[in-house]
Amino acid sequence: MSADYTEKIPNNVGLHDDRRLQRALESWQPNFLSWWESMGPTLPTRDVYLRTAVNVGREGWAHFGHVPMRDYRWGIFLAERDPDRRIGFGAHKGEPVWQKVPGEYRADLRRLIVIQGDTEPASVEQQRNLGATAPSLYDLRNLFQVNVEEGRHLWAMVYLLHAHFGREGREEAEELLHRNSGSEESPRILGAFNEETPDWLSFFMFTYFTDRDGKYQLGTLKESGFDPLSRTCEFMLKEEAHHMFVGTTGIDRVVERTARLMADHDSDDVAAQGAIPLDVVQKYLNFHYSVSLDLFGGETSSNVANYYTAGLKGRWLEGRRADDHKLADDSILVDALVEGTIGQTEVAALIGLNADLRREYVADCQSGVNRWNKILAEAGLEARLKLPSVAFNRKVGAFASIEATPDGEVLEAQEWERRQGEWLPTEVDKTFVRSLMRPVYKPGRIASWIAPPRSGVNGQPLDYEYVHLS
Ligand code: BYC
Repeated sequence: MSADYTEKIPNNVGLHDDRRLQRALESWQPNFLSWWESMGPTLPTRDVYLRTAVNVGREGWAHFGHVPMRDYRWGIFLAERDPDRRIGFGAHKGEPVWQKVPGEYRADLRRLIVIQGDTEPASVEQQRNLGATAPSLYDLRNLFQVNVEEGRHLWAMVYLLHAHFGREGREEAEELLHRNSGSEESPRILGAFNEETPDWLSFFMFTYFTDRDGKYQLGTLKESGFDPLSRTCEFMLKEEAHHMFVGTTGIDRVVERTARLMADHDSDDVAAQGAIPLDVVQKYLNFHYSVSLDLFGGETSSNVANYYTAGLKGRWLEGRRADDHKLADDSILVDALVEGTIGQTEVAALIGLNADLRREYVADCQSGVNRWNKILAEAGLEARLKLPSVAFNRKVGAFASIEATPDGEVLEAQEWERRQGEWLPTEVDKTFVRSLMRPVYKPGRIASWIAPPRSGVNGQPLDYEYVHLS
């Protein structure tokens, strides 16, 4: 299962045995590289200490070394095939998984793969200017690691489109490079991927909350009856873990620094010390959490019911659910607007599956908040962070038509307009955060607004030259 790095496109899918596919992907490759040059990281670098996937096995799957970013070997890797794997849910439960796309599900599968694929380059575009203001070389390296792996995840989806969807797939692969984050004419498909990531607090919030949606969506696609999709997602999840580590520990370190200064100066006003006040951290959290909730689609959705019944998209940890994995007669409670207030309603389990997945996600997000609150408690502080209500600042689903406070109190539109700056970052907050974003590129040094990491990358010391600037 190790990758063949002698190939122009490193892969473990036997690309050289399929000349047509190989040629098609080799003709997409220069377009990818010119997209990377024009829409990828803007900071000029000589090389970066990067992890490159070399094997999909349990041990020793990655190689670390300094690489000029343009020469990063973006490849195609599928997790090992289980020849006995069977579809685990829906109408085809128990049948052997598909190695080819079933005709009747072609359009739906293509849509799921395109939506997934669209998010990957979008995040690279959103993060492209962050290299100019990294708080340390360690963080700069982590940013670039995330970026190259999002690029590889794009390759993963483009491989599926080229290998299994013919001309339409090749056209979709081109479109993935033409849509751009925030573009007026051809924006990215999902809302959160058209938002800006203009500073490093946003970056850590994005990698915590938005990448975590990625974890859950990939987890459901890993259950897919379409085996190549399942195997590619399984491997992507391995890389994804690092992206979430970047978010979790990034916010840990912001909170740690703020908490230390609050405790030392016995004051909430840490701005004077060049750190980020906790209420600003809370506002950023409110924003990124609420736009990430939108990524789960509506609480009730006939799309998701169809995907499940068809065997295309399962539930989080489908194999561990103790039910019939068909759900035709089951029901589920989902968040809903009940007579103008935020409540719950019972719906058929199949149409409530977006809400089922979102519930798992929310519990996972809460674990991050708990760990940041532990940092605050250990500093002897009473202040706490919290997740806002599911109805807060929503553009998709049951609460898109109302406005609510983070505590879940429904507001008139006018009052929301007047008061939203209490809960979402204002221009003043954003300008302040941006004013702290100055690059710190001396090995071992760190910006004032964030605590140092607990350890370096791959056993290297903190003062290692993770990035050589050009
Ligand atoms: N923005 O039936 P509904 C990641 C559309 S992140 C704009 O409730 P469904 C990553 C929807 O398309 C993971 N539009 O939706 C993270 C539908 O349109 P149509 C990405 C939206 O289909 C960080 C209509 O509204 N992967 O990997 O049940 C860095 C009605 O919606 C939005 C996936 O999402 C939105 N937020 O669920 C890098 C997995 N939400 O059909 C990477 C693949 C919904 O009426 N996608 N709409 O024209 C899916 O599973 C589903 O399509 C969704 C939506 C969960 C996205």
